[in-house]
Amino acid sequence: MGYDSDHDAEILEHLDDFRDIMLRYQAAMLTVKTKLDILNMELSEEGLRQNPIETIRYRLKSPVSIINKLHRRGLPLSLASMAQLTDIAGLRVVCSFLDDVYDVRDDLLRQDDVVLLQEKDYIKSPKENGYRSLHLIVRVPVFLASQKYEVPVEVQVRTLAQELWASNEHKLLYKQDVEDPDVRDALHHCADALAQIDLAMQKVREETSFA
Ligand code: 0O2
Repeated sequence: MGYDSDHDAEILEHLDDFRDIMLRYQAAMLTVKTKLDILNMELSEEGLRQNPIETIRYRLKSPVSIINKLHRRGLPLSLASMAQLTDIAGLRVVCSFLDDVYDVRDDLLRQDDVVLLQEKDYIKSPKENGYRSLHLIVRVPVFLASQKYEVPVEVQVRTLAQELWASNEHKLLYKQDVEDPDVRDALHHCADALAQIDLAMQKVREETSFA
């Protein structure tokens, strides 16, 4: 294959642009993470609700996952198409109790630089397979050396019990083409049982002094 310096220069320019865009997503993700850490710290110091957040995990979508998702959506492979994906920066917030999920949501959205773009409540309306979680797409400002950007971030908020289910289901079935109906039924049963446990734990909490 011949050496094509124009072509190479074009690819390098795209790589530079890609890196710049990913930096914005990373900054937005860390911005939301810091907001959640501060909320958790404040609430624990006040001793009002103890730590409502058990864990916060975060990740940037890998280039391969971005490409696969663009293919799945029938979008061309371009930086412009990437802007249509709202989950390149993602956080997963795991809370102790059901109420905490909605308190974290409300506390985050109360901040005037956080704009809610989309909300899917799979706790109130679980997915057909039993999946439960609260999904928010928020937009936050990011300040880099030369410019301010508004960047979308996906925040999934769920209870420990919902996390247990989603994590195991992800290992067993999620995104698999061939599914064993018995496994699917068993998982659905587990999802319902865990939802009952969440309700029971919430009730116990309401009966204690920490409610
Ligand atoms: P990953 O690796 O976690 O990032 P889309 O985002 O296009 O796939 P949609 O409808 O816009 O679909 O998103 P939705 O329904 O809000 O859910 C997207 C994310 O929620 C998934 O991201 C998973 O993290 C999680 N999720 C949704 N449904 C399930 C489920 O049935 N089981 C489990 N375990 N997780 C689920 P990704 O990008 O698919 O994967």
